[in-house]
Amino acid sequence: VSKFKIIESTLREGEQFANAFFDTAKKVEIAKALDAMGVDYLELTSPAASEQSYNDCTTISNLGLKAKILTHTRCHMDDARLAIETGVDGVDVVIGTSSYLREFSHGKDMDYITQKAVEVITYIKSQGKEVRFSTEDSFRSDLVDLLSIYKAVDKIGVDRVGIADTVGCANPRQVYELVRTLRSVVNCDIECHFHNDTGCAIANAYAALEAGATHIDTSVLGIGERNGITPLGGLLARMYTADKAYVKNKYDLTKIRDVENIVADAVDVTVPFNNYITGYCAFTHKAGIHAKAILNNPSTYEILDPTDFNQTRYVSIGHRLTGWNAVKNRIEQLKLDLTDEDAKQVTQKIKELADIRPLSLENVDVLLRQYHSAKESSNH
Ligand code: HCA
Ligand code: CU
Repeated sequence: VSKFKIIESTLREGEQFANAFFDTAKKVEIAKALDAMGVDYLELTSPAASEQSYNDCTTISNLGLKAKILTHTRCHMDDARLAIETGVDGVDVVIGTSSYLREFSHGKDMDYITQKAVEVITYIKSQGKEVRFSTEDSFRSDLVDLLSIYKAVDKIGVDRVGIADTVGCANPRQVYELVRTLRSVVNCDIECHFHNDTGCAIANAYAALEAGATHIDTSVLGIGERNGITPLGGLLARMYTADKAYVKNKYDLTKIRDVENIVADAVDVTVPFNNYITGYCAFTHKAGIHAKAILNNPSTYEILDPTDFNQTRYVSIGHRLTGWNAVKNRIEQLKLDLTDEDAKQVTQKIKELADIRPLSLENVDVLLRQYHSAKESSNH
């Protein structure tokens, strides 16, 4: 599972997010920020989409980034030629194979699709570029159809085949089984793309990697069509937990917040309160029992070390679940001269007040200072 590559698709799938509009300068800013984090690939909107999209592929291909630049096109010769013209390093080609898409979208049969795929892939390879072939809506496609087309393109030297859960219907067990099966049929790399309609996009990515996938598509904050795809931050959190050394070494995790802020700002959303790593409460500990253990050893209740992500831990103390160890820690931070007995007493006071209304940290500090000065004056 540890060796995996990220195909960062904020500038392709992310452009399909309801609020997304990226001008060239914004695309360049996002591309550079993602490159600085160390993502392996950047996937860009098809040059066939619009004139600006074409120009942006050229511009970003010429930035000299470390990440490989891909564009994403339909399985058409015209699109493939445009893609090559822009100077990208590779092309992610996709075509729909489910009965839904064959009937209601492009209306082509499997023989036609296979023949087109072979033609397009052969052309892109002849231009010395990397090529991936993926089937849209893979989980609602016929397994025999899928495996036979993947086998055919593997034979002619495609670099990767892709599986796409276009509608977000797959669960981790189904993903594991499909990728496992595919792994035994092709020799090339396997890329996976998961939509998040039922909240499985990160788990599905992980299951895919466990089954032998090599590349995962992500976008910053998961933005994309409908409610989006596997989020970059969430995937990094998952993979960090699986192999901390590898992930820390390969990606600059301290940059995740900046990248998310750039994108959130560009598409006019806020980072969700419960976001992986950067949500405002992602490292906030509240219950007295948790707070005590966290203060002794953070690993007790933290699987992610906030410092690895340039984040800070917060122990919340102004509430009815608080405990005296956490209050004592705050007393020490404020350098107030109070005993354990005092901390216990003032904790009772905090609980009494917090039963009536929420307390801010400032409210708690005032209480602690009042308690301290009352004690001082009674001592003199
Ligand atoms: C879409 C296309 C796609 C492509 C995925 C891929 C999907 O429907 O917008 O290239 O593997 O989800 O199927 O994003
Ligand atoms: Cu998609």
